[in-house]
Amino acid sequence: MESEAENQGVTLYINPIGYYAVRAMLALEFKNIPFNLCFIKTTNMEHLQPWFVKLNPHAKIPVMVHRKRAISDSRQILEYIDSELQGSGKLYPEKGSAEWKRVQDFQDLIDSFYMGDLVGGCYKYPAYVPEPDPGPMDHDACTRVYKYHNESIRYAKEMAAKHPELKEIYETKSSKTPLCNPTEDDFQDLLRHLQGIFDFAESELKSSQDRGRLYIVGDKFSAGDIYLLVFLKFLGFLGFSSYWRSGNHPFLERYFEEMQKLPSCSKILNDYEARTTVQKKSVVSAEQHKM
Ligand SMILES: N[C@@H](CCC(=O)N[C@@H](CS)C(=O)NCC(=O)O)C(=O)O
Repeated sequence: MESEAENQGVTLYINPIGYYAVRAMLALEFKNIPFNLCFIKTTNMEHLQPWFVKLNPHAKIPVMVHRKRAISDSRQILEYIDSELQGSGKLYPEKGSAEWKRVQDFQDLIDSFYMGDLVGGCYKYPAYVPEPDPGPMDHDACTRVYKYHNESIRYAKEMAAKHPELKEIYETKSSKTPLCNPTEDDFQDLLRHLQGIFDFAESELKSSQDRGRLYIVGDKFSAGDIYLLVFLKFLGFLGFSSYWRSGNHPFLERYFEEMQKLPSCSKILNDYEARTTVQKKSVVSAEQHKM
């Protein structure tokens, strides 16, 4: 009873197709912590409304609210969930241990890959996308995300003029938001970096699986698995699963199949896929109505 009371009032603000928010959802589900979801549509600029920028001055999603405290950034959220909320299991090995360091390094590696540039590049250079009809994040979807993203920079400037009391937040947001507009050379570098991440994960998983283990670090599920799973899932939506599914990364392939069978992962990942697909269909249908 005490732990239920402890966890009461966890609300997660997510964007329906949000990549980073899925990390937080997987963490809460894995630890069996109940939470409420609140959808923020970036396509409607909801993340730039005054109430939301007061919650997170970076105007980014996800945000988790617990006991009136707002925590932003998926990594901070995962750490908070593990250390401050009562739940089953642990997302991180003991702080300072060699395995904890490996999880941290793996998170850094995945976060060194900027998804915004990949989406922008898929819009600008579709010939580099190996699967032409990948699913929810096809070329039309990337085009929309790219356009909304640019529109959000303009909108933040407009909001700075309308809300003098929040001017600094909006001006910082519009000046610091990356353009997601890679040159072709930058995009090629990004794709090489992607290959490098898959190769690294493959060799880590090979040594795990050779020792009869499944996970990316050690013998337990960790935040490292959350990062890797969401990464693989989203890259599949974008049409890059053949980068590691074409028989050249068999350990990664096996890992993904097995991890998706874990009950806490399958529920969240299936819901993510369904939400992203519904979002795509509803935007397409709204655009058709406008015509
Ligand atoms: N480092 C952040 C990145 C969060 C992020 O970029 N979220 C995207 C949605 S998936 C967002 O809020 N985009 C809107 C914007 O940057 O204006 C995290 O790990 O949570």
